[in-house]
Amino acid sequence: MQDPPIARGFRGKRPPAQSERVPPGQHLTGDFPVLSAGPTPVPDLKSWSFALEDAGATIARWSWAEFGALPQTELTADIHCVTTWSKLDTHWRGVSIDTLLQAAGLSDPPKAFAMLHCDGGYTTNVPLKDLTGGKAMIATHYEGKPLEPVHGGPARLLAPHLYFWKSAKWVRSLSFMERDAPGFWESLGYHIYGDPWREQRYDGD
Ligand SMILES: Nc1nc2c(c(=O)[nH]1)N[C@H]1C(S)=C(S)[C@@H](COP(=O)(O)O)O[C@H]1N2
Ligand SMILES: [Mo]
Repeated sequence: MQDPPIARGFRGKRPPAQSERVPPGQHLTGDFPVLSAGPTPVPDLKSWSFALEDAGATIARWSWAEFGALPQTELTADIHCVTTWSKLDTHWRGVSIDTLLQAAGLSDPPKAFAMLHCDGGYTTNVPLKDLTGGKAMIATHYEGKPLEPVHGGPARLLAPHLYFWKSAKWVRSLSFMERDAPGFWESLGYHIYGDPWREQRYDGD
């Protein structure tokens, strides 16, 4: 049999196969499940703001209009929920945490850890090094459309390299913390950090 005219494997490095992009214990889903610990808050863009806080003081605060005027970032990412679904190539737009720190005049984050605070009272903790360097954003758009309220609209954290419970929906502020401290799910037995590739689902994993 003759060789094909163009040899296989001539397109350079293959992108990883889908199966290599799914962390242990996860399976792929095509749809976008909704997971919320409470009711979906009614968005009110007139009163909405996002704030950076340190030691009880507000360092910076943006209204919805001010937030939308900040430089925008787009990110395509795979997301992984601790309930075992993963979704590949989700596409988001928003403002990166790097941009927010810069806009607040912070060349370096003042503390090593952050707590995200949401409408409805949900909280989650994330180390600053997992929020900077292009790794995370406050997302306002999903697949080219304003983020739906059930998925966190008007704005949610997106930190896709951690289990999706870290991607706080309806987020309103980020407060800096000297030491790591558990948020809502972390206080209820979930892992303090939540790396899907190390299967850090529960405290002690
Ligand atoms: N404010 C808030 N953010 C939240 C949650 C929540 O209950 N409240 N659930 C978390 C969990 S457990 C997951 S898996 C994702 C789900 O996001 P989705 O509903 O857009 O899929 O949001 C996370 N962020
Ligand atoms: Mo979740």
